[in-house]
Amino acid sequence: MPNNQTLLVLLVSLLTVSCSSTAPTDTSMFTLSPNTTMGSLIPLPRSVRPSADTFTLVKGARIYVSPASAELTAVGEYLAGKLNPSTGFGIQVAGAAAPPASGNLFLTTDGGDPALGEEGYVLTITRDLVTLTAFRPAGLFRGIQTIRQLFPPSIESASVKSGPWNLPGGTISDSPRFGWRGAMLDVARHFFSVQGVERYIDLLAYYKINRFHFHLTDDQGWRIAINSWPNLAAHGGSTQVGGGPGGYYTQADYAAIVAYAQRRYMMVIPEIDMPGHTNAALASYAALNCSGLTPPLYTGIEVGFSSLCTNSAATYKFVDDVIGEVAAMTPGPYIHIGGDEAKSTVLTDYIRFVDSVQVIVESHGKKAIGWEEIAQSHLRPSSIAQHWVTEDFVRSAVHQERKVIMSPSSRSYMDMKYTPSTTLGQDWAGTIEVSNAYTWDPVTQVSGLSEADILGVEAPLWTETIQTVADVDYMAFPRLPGYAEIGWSAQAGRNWGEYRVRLGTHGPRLTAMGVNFYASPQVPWK
Ligand code: TNX
Repeated sequence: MPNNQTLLVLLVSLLTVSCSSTAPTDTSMFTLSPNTTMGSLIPLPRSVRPSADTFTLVKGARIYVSPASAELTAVGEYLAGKLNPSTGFGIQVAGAAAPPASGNLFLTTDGGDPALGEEGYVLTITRDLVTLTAFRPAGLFRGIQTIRQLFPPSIESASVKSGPWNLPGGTISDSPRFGWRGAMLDVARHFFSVQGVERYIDLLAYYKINRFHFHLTDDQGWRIAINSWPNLAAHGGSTQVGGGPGGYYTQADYAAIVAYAQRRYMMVIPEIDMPGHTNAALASYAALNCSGLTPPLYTGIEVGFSSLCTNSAATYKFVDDVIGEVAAMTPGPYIHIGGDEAKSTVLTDYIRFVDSVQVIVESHGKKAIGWEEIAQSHLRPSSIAQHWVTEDFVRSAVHQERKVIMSPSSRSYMDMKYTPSTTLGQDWAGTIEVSNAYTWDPVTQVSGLSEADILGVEAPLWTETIQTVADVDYMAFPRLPGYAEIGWSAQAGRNWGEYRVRLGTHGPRLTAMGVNFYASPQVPWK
């Protein structure tokens, strides 16, 4: 029998062997610090284990997918579409039953770990191969954004660049903190073309945003064609803030935007704001007004002066018809009913109205989301409240055991100016420099909430002062990547001092994508 000392030596050597066989094969430790890891990713992944390898993409490489379904082929085509303009390689997508030969990329859900959930992925980069594995196709799509961010910034260029197209070796294992990571665009105050909206959606996707909240109606414009009430778009959509021509989306336009978002694994949440913020509708149909008279179209930027007539049958017919048509063209489970700033609706009427509208939404097979004021009503079990300014309302939603989305105006309103000298934007909720936009936690933002109450975060862009795609870019970037990270990454791994450096490396990426971002002096731009 061996003595104790021999046993001890045996044990130590066994431990050493087993440790070194599971540890990374190179120098590095498991780490979250991006200065020593693969690239400068936003949002920061859950875990990164770099290696000393480098993968180089060269002409002739292919993207292989398994299974070779139409869905995974489309995911592969998305990546090819992002790599081909700058590399000029004409990368093709093909099916593969097993990992392909050296020099290729492999996207697969085969054997994907269910623990990765809907959006998680594992990315392994060796000298020979790029392997992206997920449980679901959405996870592959999120992982593709990581691959894009690991290439040099010029990979985003619309014209051929010289490369070399290197990826750092290692393994990234990633999944989000919150399932709801949204951005809202107000197309009512100023109208944006289908192309402009799609371009924005594609930029959101680069930062793993998965919800697009589409603010379609307001006092200044009704932007979605409703067949049963055609004057809403025809008249209510005919102007905008400042008196320009406005515009509206046909139902085919809307379907195209939804499909475009769907290909990016992004859910569209349409908002029909009511009972306030309804002047465009009131101006289109006399029957919606308690007075029976249509007000003129409105092109200013005041809020709180309009209300549907909450006690008339015509109003409920209107709500039912509009929600019915919008629900029918929306594959996602939610309809946003607004409910904010109903300052011209008597509170008892407001409560009865919101109670009824939630039932109407459910009757069309959807769940209602509303701004936090709806917590004054009796929230249906499936209804969701969106916080923007009044903490008592959002706490009331939580007391009713409802989930909330966090869009605190003092932190996440992208229409707020960065500094007092920003020419675009408003400042009623304060000025929001890039650091203010980043340094908050959705769970501690409002006292009395816990992680389980919170679906996630959303950054709205109201457009009273925002007229062009270049204006949208300027207000959203570079705050938006920070909101994306707040929604995706663990709170414990986040700090401004490190983030600002990482964000600085995204300057050339945004430039290559043609984004007109605000070059905040808080960020050490590369
Ligand atoms: C408040 S936020 C509003 C919007 C305005 C925005 C401007 C919210 C639910 N209502 O109608 O566009 O302020 O910052």
